[in-house]
Amino acid sequence: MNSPVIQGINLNAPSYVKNARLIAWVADMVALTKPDAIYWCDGSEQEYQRLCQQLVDAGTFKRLNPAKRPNSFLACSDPSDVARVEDRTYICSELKENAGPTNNWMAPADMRALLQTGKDGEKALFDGCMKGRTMYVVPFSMGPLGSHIAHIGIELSDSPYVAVNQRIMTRMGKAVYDVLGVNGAFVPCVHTVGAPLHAGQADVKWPCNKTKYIVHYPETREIWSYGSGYGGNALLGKKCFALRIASNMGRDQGWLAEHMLILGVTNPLGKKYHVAAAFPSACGKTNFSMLVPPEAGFAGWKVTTIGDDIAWVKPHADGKMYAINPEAGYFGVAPGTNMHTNPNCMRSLDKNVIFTNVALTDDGDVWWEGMEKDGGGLPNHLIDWQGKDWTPAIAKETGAKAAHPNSRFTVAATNNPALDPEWDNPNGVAIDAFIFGGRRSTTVPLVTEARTWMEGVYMAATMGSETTAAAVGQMGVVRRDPFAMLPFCGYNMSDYFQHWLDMEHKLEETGHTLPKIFCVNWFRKGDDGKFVWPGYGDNMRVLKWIIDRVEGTAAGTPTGFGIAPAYAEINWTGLDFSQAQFDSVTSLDKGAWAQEFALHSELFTQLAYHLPKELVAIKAQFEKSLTR
Ligand code: SAT
Ligand code: MN
Repeated sequence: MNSPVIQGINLNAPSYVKNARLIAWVADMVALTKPDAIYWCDGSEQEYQRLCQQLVDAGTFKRLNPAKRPNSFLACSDPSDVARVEDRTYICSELKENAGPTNNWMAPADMRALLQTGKDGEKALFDGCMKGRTMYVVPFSMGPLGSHIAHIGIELSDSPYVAVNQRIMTRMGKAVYDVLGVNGAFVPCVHTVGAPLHAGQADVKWPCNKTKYIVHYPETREIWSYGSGYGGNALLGKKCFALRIASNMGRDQGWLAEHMLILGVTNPLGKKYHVAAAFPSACGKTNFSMLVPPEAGFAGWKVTTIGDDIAWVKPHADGKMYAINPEAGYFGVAPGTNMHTNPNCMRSLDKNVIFTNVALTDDGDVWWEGMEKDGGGLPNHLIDWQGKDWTPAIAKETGAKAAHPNSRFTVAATNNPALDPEWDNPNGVAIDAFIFGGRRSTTVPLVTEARTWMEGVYMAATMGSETTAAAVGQMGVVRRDPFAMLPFCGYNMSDYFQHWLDMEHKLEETGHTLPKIFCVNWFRKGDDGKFVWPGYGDNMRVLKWIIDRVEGTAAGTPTGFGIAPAYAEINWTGLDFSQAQFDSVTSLDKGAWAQEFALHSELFTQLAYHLPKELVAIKAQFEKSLTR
């Protein structure tokens, strides 16, 4: 392959890069962003070690004590760059209606002027944005390499933090180019921290820019991200590609890209089921996907992880829907994770981890809120995520958190002791049930099963959840979060509902069986303000009832909001949970539901354009049975 010289930089594409469109695009991006150098990532272990050491030398990474946490690092971000920025995230479809009322929109031509071409004498944001930095070319596959469900992306980034995180989070490296070949398609992803370095200027530990743009062009399947180095804003394979762009691909091609974990559950007879479950960010998807069943009453039951955040689901010729996890690692929330809430996760974090925004212990290990419950109590002293001294006394006085509430670990799926043997199967796993769950302290019952696909779509579409630290903004306010996809659906939400509804007819016509749909809520609170349901491993009790419904061995009871378990249908062995407690997490309160339907109406008013009529009809039915 030829290696043109652009503004003094030799592209130097390795000989195994044979895709002409890719090489031309990289050349264009070099011309636009003007990096000092270009580096083609091969995904090797040596490269990972080299880049991590480079990040240590630059002060971005701190190497943790190898005796405590081998081959692991801590990065602390700029305090302004700690979560997804939903108000800076754009879906730039040609028509505003196609982005819909729940997405920020700008006309593609205007956005391109702002980012790429400049206008009225204003310099474009990407023009020269990589000056003084190296452009990393990061090839990645979302999904097992070569899987018919997988897709390829190439991220150009001036952040080595992104390159090393992408190596854990995706199948990243040389082999991607073999799959891509000469003419293969890829999603181009351009990322910059937006902090060009001028000659002689010293770099900061976490470069970023106050101005941020996370931009998607759904028609041309492109991603442009400016100004943030953090998580979903910067690791473009994740929410940007695997959800916002992939949801567009799925709509056009007849499949689903969902904000769902995927787990396998095996009963004592060895029969295995697969469940995909949607919850908003920071509502326990990672915990649920790594669940350890209670010892008492669940001998022989086993839960295994296929994915913890994203599922791509496609109908298959055998009549079932198959799901893959497009990712290869977990970017999970650290605080609250401990040996009680998620022992498999704690074991996954023993080695080879990148931590972001947790606290540093005096012996060079990491700490976060929730770890005190593992027997050690509170540490006497820490360096908090902002580099300040932390002591229990300071915490008590100021309320300062040692770890940021949205602090994260990046770890390979292969570190997980509960990893499902099929997790990397290019054909995916056959899904038996979909679960949808929000974080609701009132109103929504512990578990209920939709009687029809359409009812299930209604339940998912009207889901509400209290906001978490995963996105910048106020925490704890209930907002509608349809399908847990509010920040991630890359097109008009009502068209997305229609796509889900259409699945039923399309699949039935082709002789497919549809998975059952369930709605859960682990988060109901009592009058004392405390969670009533124990959650975590005890969620197995609900999961087992769901499996019993799939098998047809639990009768269930019809309620105004789907089919619910009778108290006696849940396996209570080893848990002291009274009928009264059960009633308090399953009760359907007429007054609360009247208010809830008012919020559903508000949502439907907002989404009126293209809102499927079937959903309005289902609402009337539910309203009748729940409020009269
Ligand atoms: O920041 S991420 O989008 O990667 C994590 C999340 O919000 O779920
Ligand atoms: Mn998520």
